Amino acid sequence: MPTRVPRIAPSEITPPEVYFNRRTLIAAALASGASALLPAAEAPLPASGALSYTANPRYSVSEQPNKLQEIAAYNNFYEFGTDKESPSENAHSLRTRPWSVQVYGEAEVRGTFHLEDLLEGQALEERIYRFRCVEAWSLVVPWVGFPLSSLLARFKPTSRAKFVEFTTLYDPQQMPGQRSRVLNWPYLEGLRMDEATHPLTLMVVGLYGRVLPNQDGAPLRLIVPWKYGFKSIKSIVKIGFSAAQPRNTWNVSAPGEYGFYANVNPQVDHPRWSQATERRIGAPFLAARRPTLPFNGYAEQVASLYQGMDLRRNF
Ligand SMILES: Nc1nc2c(c(=O)[nH]1)N[C@H]1C(S)=C(S)[C@@H](COP(=O)(O)O)O[C@H]1N2
Ligand SMILES: [Mo]
Repeated sequence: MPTRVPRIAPSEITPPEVYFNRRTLIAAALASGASALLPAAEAPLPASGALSYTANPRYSVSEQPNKLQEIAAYNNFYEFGTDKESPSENAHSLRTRPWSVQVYGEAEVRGTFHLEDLLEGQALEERIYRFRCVEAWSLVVPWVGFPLSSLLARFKPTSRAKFVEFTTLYDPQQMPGQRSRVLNWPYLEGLRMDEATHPLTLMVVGLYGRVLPNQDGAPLRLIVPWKYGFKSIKSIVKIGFSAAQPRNTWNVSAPGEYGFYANVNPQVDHPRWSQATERRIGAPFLAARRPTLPFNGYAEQVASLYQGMDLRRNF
């Protein structure tokens, strides 16, 4: 992992007036319509609206992306209900500003950071990724984000850090689905360190060139394109480094059905249905069913991470 001097400082140890002054300045500049004059690295993530990014064709598939309407109206986000339509109907109650992320565990740089500070200096890229849910539907999505590895490096993980764990916000006031015990809250996910730092693993802040719709995991969500969608945790408030394999919510809830690895594997069926094919959302009826590819089509890039592992046992 590349080392670099962290450009972020724990908000606990940075005098609050520093943040106050900078935010006030930026807010004043935005109010006066002068946002274009701010250096890109200093620009806060807008609460809504356009992002500046460059396309990354190297890490993009050439398939036709789904329409924004399809991506933002057919979601899994149990914090806002269990139906695919519920998140788009209910996620307006999520407040994505101010937002902070707590970093803990096996790393030299720990603390609670403002989202703006975590994003500072990160070059945003658009990457068109295949995305496949364990429920056997799939999408193609133009995400906007930056490699997770370039964020994790700033925290200087220690040599004991073998895994990274992520936690979603817990606030039943904002997330009405958390009033039901359908899952253990908060939602948790984890990756092995080499998975987390793989160049395909993306920290996502937008899609279709704009800030993420709340229902897609605003303001910050993970995308791991070779794994089933449930690994791609939304609305992240904690990132932890650990020596031991973290728990992940779906594995805790139904260990026989959902593993830790969750690599897209057409040869390993879910106990209640086949994973051999998938239904592309929005495609014409006859064209919608297509064969599922090993590692969701990313085998060339990621299969080596699992050399020597039994992927039927580690499903
Ligand atoms: N916090 C949280 N993250 C989550 C989920 C969830 O219910 N809560 N659902 C997961 C599942 S099962 C899928 S398929 C994807 C769906 O992402 P999308 O709605 O942006 O397509 O989000 C994943 N991340
Ligand atoms: Mo899913």
